[in-house]
Amino acid sequence: MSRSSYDSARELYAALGVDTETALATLARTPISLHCWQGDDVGGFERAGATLDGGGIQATGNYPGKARTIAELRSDLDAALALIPGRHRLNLHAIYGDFGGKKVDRNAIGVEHFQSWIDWAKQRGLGLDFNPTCFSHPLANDGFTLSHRDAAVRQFWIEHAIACRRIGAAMGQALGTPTVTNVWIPDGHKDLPADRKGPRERLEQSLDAVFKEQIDERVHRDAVECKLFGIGSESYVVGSHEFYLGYAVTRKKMLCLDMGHFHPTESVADKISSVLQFVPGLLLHVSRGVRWDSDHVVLFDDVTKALFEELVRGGFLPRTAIGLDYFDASINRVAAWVIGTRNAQKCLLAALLEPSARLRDLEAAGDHTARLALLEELKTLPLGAIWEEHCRRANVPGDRAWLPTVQRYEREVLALRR
Ligand code: RNT
Ligand code: ZN
Repeated sequence: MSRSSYDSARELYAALGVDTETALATLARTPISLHCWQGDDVGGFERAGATLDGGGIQATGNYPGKARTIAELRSDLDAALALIPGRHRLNLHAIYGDFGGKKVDRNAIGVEHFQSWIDWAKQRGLGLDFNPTCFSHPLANDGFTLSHRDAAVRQFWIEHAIACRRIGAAMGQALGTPTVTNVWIPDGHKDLPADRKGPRERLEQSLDAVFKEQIDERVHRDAVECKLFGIGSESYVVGSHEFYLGYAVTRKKMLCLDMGHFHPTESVADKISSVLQFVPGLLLHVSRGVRWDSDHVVLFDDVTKALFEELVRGGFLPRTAIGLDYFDASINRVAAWVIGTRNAQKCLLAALLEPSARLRDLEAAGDHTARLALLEELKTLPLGAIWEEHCRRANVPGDRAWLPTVQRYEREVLALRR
């Protein structure tokens, strides 16, 4: 009887002191929060045919078959989830509520508009995460929301964010797993501002108003997302990294690091061990910027691997919520979810298979030559065989086996959406 490729791979890793079973167990219990907005290019369901409007972010491409209704988005999510090993989470934006054809303004949304999502998630054993939507709205058209100079506009967005935290808490309560509600706002200037201070002072006050209500950590956590620049906010973003780092440290909030939100040569991986020394938790928006914050599909690449290596090496997984944030409208959107999520998982698996004890010993002994040699040779170990075993145990198709299912779904479902 021939030995499986898993068995021989397992032995290779064992020789380096790595237990593949432990790695697989950790991988299986680490959820990834799938972003609902990959399914419809950040349109949402406030009105039929809504499209992403402003906010300094952009989905490009017009691949046929985008979800136009809640039912279509759920069907597409089911199709994607069936091809991703493990139990995960769904990350909703406020514009994805079940508004039943009625116009409900952002400051009037309530848990009733998300009850059908809660039921849907419960049936599938998924957790939910949440986001206020501070773009695609007349009161966000001039590029400012929580930091707006007009108190009435600020108040509107404060009410929206408060409503979102309550909805998030209700989701976490109903599903028995804390919802992370992440505040991201587009506020900023295209060209050089005369006043960088005023909007930041107003943002601090608005956020304090948003977070005034204490919510039980067991059902809900707050995160704030920093950014360097966006389309139309190239010169100044109110909620910069320094702003939100300071805010998260002083208010004990989770900090959200989006991989597309920094200068292209900055390493987000390197920030993790610094930030987690001072903030209670981290939310990651795993993404890929190509020359700008372009939100391309996540790859199994060095940058993403480095990110997960840091989470594993630092023992940070329990304090980190892993979410995806990209929106590619130029390829099959279901496949985009599957490819990006599986790649994030593979990066995590690669990190879990690292012989960390041995590497640390070499480093402690000052043997940086052997450290480099080992780090390089790890790259050609049979990670793929361990990954295939993970897919097999989770009852989902392995690599090169899932795409036909998406192609059939495209022919039978997506292609009929015209
Ligand atoms: C925008 C932020 C933010 C959004 C989502 C849709 O630059 O990354 O997280 O992508 O909220
Ligand atoms: Zn993001």
